[in-house]
Amino acid sequence: MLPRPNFAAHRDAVLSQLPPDEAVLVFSGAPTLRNGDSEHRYRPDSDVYWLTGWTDPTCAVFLRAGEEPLTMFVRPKDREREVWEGWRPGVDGARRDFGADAAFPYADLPKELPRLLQGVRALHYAFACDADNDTLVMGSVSRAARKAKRTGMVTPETYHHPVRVLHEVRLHKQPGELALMREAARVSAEAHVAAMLATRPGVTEYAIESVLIDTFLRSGSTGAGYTPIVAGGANATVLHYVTNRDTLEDGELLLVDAGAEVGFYTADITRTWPVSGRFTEVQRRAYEHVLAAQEAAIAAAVVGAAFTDIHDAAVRRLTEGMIDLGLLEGDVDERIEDASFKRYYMHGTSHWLGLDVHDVGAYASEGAPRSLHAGQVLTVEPGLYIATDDEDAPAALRGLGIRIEDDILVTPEGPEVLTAGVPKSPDAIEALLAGR
Ligand SMILES: [Mn+2]
Repeated sequence: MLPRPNFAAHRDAVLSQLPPDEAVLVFSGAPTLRNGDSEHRYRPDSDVYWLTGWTDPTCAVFLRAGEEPLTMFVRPKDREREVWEGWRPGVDGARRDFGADAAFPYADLPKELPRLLQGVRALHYAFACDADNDTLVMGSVSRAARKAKRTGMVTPETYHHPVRVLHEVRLHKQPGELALMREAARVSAEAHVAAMLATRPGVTEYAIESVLIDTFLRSGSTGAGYTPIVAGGANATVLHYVTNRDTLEDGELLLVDAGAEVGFYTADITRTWPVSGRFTEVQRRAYEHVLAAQEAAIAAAVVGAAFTDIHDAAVRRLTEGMIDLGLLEGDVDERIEDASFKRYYMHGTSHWLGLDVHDVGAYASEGAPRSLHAGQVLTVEPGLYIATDDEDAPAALRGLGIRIEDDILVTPEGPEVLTAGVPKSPDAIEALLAGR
């Protein structure tokens, strides 16, 4: 049995930050068609799920401090539809099993929301994500305001993006969440090891993808937390390569960026390994620079450090590597200063991780990078990418793409690598591949 996050504790953490005249409103979307009348597998909106544990489509959650903090709007029971689509908890289920103090059919939202907004001065709602929801919210605010003219109640005058409170609380993982993130990390590491063991010249990228997905599903994961990148050779220089249709060749590196989703929490691991089982001399040299950069960046992920310290550490060590490899010339400080390293390292080093692979939470506050706190989880993923047609790069390096990514929990004792279950030193990778 998977551990279950403590959703009531999540709500309490938000309510403790919310003045009594402020409320949070979040929506879970409707199922979407893939084509014909075939739907994508439904995944709930992370805010709705995090607040309630509710996974049935088409739900709205209204949260406000007071006697009855949680109001839910859900799909009602419908015997006929349930034959086709499966069991629904319905309105009674929301109250009985999900902690709703009040629950209504979703269709009642336009009627009930103006009433709920009485006395709410500031509404935390993500405008400009869904036009239908925006129309509904604006219409409700307008009706609430008209009614308030007669009663003298306050109605929404101020709007906050959920990043202000809800996402700030989501950023600090609670124990029940961390248990799931550790399991996602464990399953993902296992899948990367299996993918390494399945690699040999002549195997396709999609065959490696199938090994990843197979390991995810066998382990009870609901699948990949994002589309896996399985990039042989120069495909690894395409940062978001997800075509995964080529055949792996002797002498190439294989870059795999894949993570399992467990209980809706995802891991995010990247490893790069030689298809043949042995790094060439130049591959190993480049790889060791990326690894050293990753280790320097992980070491910077400590309580009180600035979020940007992680990236700065990676950039400094990578730029040294670029000069050593003959990609750049001159002085490290100058190459950082003129940003010429971006030709070979053009992305950020870290993002928050949680229910979403690029999880919610601000990275800066009023222009200044935020400082790290215990309980935050982030990735550290430096890379080095040399385009096949880069005439300025040494020929032996062209078409090389290397990234190494782990998931890090910030703790009072220092950075904890959640994804240590998959080897990353060149020797450890070669030793594993030698056992194929
Ligand atoms: Mn990542």
